[in-house]
This record gives sequence, structure tokens and C-alpha cells, in this order.
Amino acid sequence: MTLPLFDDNALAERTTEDLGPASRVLRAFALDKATELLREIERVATASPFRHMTTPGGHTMSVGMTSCGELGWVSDARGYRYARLDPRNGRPWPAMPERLLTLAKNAADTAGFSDFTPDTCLINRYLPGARMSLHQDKDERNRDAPIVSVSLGIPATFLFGGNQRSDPTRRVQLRHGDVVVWGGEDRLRFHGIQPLKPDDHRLVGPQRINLTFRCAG
Ligand code: MD3
Ligand code: FE
Repeated sequence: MTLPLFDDNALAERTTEDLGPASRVLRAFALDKATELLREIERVATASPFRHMTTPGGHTMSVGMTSCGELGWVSDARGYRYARLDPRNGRPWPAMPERLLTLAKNAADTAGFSDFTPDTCLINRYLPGARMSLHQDKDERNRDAPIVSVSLGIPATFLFGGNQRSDPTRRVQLRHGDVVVWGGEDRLRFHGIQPLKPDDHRLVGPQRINLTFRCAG
């Protein structure tokens, strides 16, 4: 019998799993880049800090959010949209770091989507207890392009539904370093994140960071 020599998935295998006809999980795809990604995220969050946005219905989101790239995702009493300026400081969102862009392009290529050039990366921060209820991503103008998501930090249970809110959902664990590419006919499926369980990640601490790269404009 071989005992595990490492206390986490630092040597996790790079496997792929199909979640739907056009959705693929690339396990551990970003694992060896985590440290540099976190450094870039910190720089973005210094210029445009994480904030808890208000939904049009008047609720405060439990997920902290910021963006980088030409556009950033915004929610307030007026609705959901992409904007060129960060409403908190009136300045353009921080540019998309080259390393983040390269990772997203490589992941899209690997999953069979060539020529992916995202113009925004939404950065979600989940502390234990934070969640994202079932929703569709419909604010992007280009829905033919896929969405690439990168998970860092403590694990989360992702819920993957169908094209109707009432469709059954499948649970998928997303762990540190996992990348998922969602495209084609899966692009408008309902999805969400269950409330995060308290946990601590050796590199990221007691939180989960999720990056989603999109073609919004
Ligand atoms: C499936 N974020 O920001 S990423 C979101 O983990 C969002 O923070 C979640 O849902 C998170 O909108 C999930 C995975 C994801 C993103 C977009 C999708 C899955 C998707 C669009 C269509 C289908
Ligand atoms: Fe979403």
C-alpha cells in the first residue's frame, strides 16, 4: 500500500470529465499556476476591491465581487449589466493580467473552443457560508463564446441544472486548481453554488476564489 506523501491535491491528476454535451471539467488544470494567479488577483483587488453588490430585488449578495478587463459585471437597483467603469471609483476596471488571459485561452483550446478572447473576468470571493443561488448567465452579448471558470481555495459544491429552473440539478465538487469550460448548448443552463462549508486552504486561506472569463461586449 502507498501512503499519500502530500496533504492535499498538489499532485492531483490532470483528468477531464464531461459535464454536459459542451461542458468539460479540466481537473487540476490551473494547479501549477495558482500562486501567480493569486498574486494577480491581489493586484486587481487593490485597484478595484471586492464588494457585495445589491440585486435589483434589494438583496445583498453573499459573494464578494470585482472584475478586470475592458468590462466588469455590475449589479444594483437598476439591474445587472456590464460596465466599462468601476462604479465604486469611476475608473476603468484593471486590465486583464496576461497570465490570466493565457490560462483562459489555453483552457478553452483544450476543451475544443479555439479563438477564445474574453473581454472580462469576473472574480468571485466566497467566505464560508457564501452561496450563489440558481441562475442563468444572460448578461453577455456574445453567447456563442464559452465561459471559462477557475476555482481556487477551499472546495465548493457546484449545482448544474437544465434550461428550466425546475429541471433537476447535478452536484459537482470544484476544487483548488480545477478549470471548467462551458459552451454551446450548455451555455444557458441554470447553475449555482451551495453555501460553502468552513474550511481552510494552505495557500488561499478560509475562502474560495472563482474566476469566470467571458466575452461580454
Ligand atoms: C454553467 N459563478 O459568476 S462558475 C457566475 O463558482 C457563477 O462562482 C459560479 O455562476 C462560481 O455567474 C460558477 C461556473 C459557471 C459559470 C458560468 C456558467 C458555470 C456555468 C454559465 C453557464 C453554465
Ligand atoms: Fe453564473
